[in-house]
Parts: sequence; C-alpha cells; structure tokens
Amino acid sequence: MFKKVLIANRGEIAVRVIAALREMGIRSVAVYSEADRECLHARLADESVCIGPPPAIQSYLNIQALIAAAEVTQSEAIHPGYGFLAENPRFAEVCHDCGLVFIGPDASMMEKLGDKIAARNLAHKAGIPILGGTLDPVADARSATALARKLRFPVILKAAAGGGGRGMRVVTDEREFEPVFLSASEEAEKAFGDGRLYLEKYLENPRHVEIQIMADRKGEVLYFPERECSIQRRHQKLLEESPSPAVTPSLRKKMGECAVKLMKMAHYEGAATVEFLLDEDGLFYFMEVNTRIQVEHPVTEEVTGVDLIQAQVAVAAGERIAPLRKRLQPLGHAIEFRINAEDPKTFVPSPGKVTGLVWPGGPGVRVDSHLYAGYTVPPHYDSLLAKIIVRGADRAEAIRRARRALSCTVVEGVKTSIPLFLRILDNAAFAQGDLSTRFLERQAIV
Ligand code: MV4
Repeated sequence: MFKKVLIANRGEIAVRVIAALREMGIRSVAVYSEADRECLHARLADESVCIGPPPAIQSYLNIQALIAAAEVTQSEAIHPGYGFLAENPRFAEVCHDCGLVFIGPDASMMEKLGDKIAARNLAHKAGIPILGGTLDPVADARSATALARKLRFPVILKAAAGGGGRGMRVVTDEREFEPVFLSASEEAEKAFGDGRLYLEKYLENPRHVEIQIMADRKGEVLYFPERECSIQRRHQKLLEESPSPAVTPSLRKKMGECAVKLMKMAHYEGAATVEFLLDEDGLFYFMEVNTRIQVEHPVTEEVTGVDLIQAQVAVAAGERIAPLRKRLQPLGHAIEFRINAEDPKTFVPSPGKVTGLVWPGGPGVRVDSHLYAGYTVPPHYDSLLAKIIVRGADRAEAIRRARRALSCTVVEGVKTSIPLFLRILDNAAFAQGDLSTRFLERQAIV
C-alpha cells in the first residue's frame, strides 16, 4: 500500500480524501493556493504545500506545480478529487510519466470515455439501450435535419466533448435546425476546442439515474445501488438520493448489469459512474460515463457502508475488490443536500466570512465540509460549502431527518441554499418521489 498520497484538490473533497487516507494509515499531502492558506484541508493534512496564486489556472490546474509538490514531498500517488484535473488525460499521463500513480483510470481510458460519441458507440456495441440518433458526428445540418425528421422533433444536439450543458441544444422545429446546429457547434469549438456534435431523440421529462461502479486490475467490476440525481438547476445538481424512488430491484439489476458490461468491455480500472436517462415508462438509456469520484458519492456510501474513496485508493494500489461483493444491496435510504454559498432565490454566489456555524448531528446525519467558524469563503472557486447527508430506514424517515437536520443548521455570514431545501422537503411531489430533471420549474420552486 502507498505510504503517502497527495491530494490535487481543495475544500470538502480534499478533507474527505484526507479522512479516508488517515483511516488507511497513509500520510496525506495537501496542496493549497495563496487564497487557501487558512483552508481546513491545508491544516488537516500531514503536510501542506503552497502551489501558486489564487486563480485555479495558476494553482489547482497547474500540472507542473502539482508534480513538483508531489516530488518534494516524496508522494507516491495523487488523488484528483472531482473537478479541476480529475478528468484531464494529460494530467494522468504526466503523473504516470513522472512515476506517480494517478488514482483513476489511465489517460487513454479517460480520452475514450470522455468522448461522448465514442462512449455512445461503445454502449451500443455492448448492447446497452441508447436513444435514437447518430453514432457518428453530425456532418452537416441538411443530413441531420433529415434524420431529426425521422426521429421526430424534439431532438437534442450534444457536444462530443460536452459538459455542463455547453454545446447542448434542444431543437423543436425543423426550420431552426441549421442555425441552432451552427451556434452549438461554434460554442463547443470555443469551449472544448472540439466542435463535433451528435444527435439524439429528446426526452421531455426524464429522470437522471446513475450507477456507481468499481473495477479492479484483474477485471472484476461491481455495481452499487443507483443514485437519483434528477433535482438540478442549470446542470448543477442540488440534491441526490439512493436508492431512486423510481427503481425496482429488477430495474436496478438490469441497469447495474448494463453498467458492468460496458466497463468490462472498456477494461476499466477504478471508480466510475454510468449515467442513464429514465423515462416515464421505466425504460432507461445510456447517457455518458464519468471517470472520477463524484460529489454525490456519499449517498452510495451511506446505503452500502462502503468507503468509496478507500476503495479507489486500494484499487489504485493493485488490491482486489472481491471483499466489497457482499455489501452491494441498499440498506435504507440516503439523501445528500449540497449546501452552497449562494442566494437561495437568485443562486448568485455569496462568498465572505462565516461568522457563526452550527452543524447538525445525531442519528443518521453526516456532514462533509471544510467550513469552520471564522473561515472566509474565497470568491475564486465553486461555492460548495458542505454536503449534509441523511440516512433513514426508508425514504420517509430520511426526509423527516433531513427537515430536522437542515432546520437545526446555522451558517452565519454567507447566504446558503438551506431555505430552498426546506421548501423542497415540504413539496408534495417530492414526498411522493415524483421527480424529474424539470422538477424545480414544474413545482414552481424557483
Ligand atoms: C438529454 C435530455 C433529454 N433527452 N438527452 C443534460 C446534461 C447532459 N449530460 C445530458 N443532459 C440531458 N440529455 C436526451 N436525449 C435531458 C438532459 C437534461 C438533464 C439530464 C440530467 C440531469 C439534468 C438535466 C437537465 C436538463 C436536461
């Protein structure tokens, strides 16, 4: 096993990884920008190294600085967390070339699965359901319009290199196809340096359901209970839960086996998430693969008892995942709330000094956070302050605990999304598990 691991990240996920490493008896090395000297991850780690000025491009995205920090501390491996360089093939490659273990898939795997057209083709070859559409990049608006007519409008154009909804457009009418195609392609080219688009039939009101998998070097792949991530705003998830209120044991098995088949075919190693859309008839369609640990991994941990970060580290060190096999049935229900420093009505970021702080505790409540009273939330990075995760014997109990935990939380000095969550928890459709990616607009919550 590794003796020392560097964490190429900040905030709550850096704190979370330090916790996993400490339990494993592995020394942790934090990196921090000049804006993060006072950050909890830099204080908690066994060693800390400053890697540059506040802008992420000069610090948390600065590959040279990160590698230098790993070398001076004699770290053997790097955990990338999520965001920043977690899905950057060049970073994985440089780590490898410098003799450092990147805790994640290798660069070529990341490239293959990060290309959504390639991933869609792989899923198709594996016999996994995909939505009707193109398997090749759309060459020109005219041929694509003909296909869209066959699929029937609405259709959706997506960027091969896509992420965060950029380069993505719903097209409802044949006449707007060409201009929309051109603007989406231009946007994708600007954002990713890759203007390739593909086309899919558009689902009007789907759920977003995803399967966590873990794969070891010997080719064993396990799937975990699904996460329901439908409640989001502008492609930012607000809360996630496991299991999904819409998924039966037989559907869980089908989706899980599809995810495993795909990742076996890819010869994947490490943690990944296979995303699906689920329609109102209970049919599911492959969407994309994330090759990192995700923000919402704790709900899976809470219903299975598996520490996914420790599993990632163990797999990267060459260990087998067989011992996890007996812990893959969901026990109870978990919900995660992403507490952001932002106005709960306008979603405008609200950085500043946290003058008062009280976290909830008690049965079934977990808080993953880097906050402490007196900490100043810097304006340079994303506004996630904390994740409050509740667990109950069933969904109704988890909801009651969530109401109790969130109403007993105090974060003074910055605005947070807590009031929004209290409104969602009192919504009748939410209580019934009647969710979709359009939940917030349909329920007139925002
Ligand atoms: C879709 C879709 C409906 N039909 N594809 C959004 C993020 C990107 N990964 C894919 N997304 C969607 N793809 C088809 N064919 C609806 C969405 C979508 C969505 C998906 C998951 C969670 C939130 C969403 C919000 C808006 C649209």
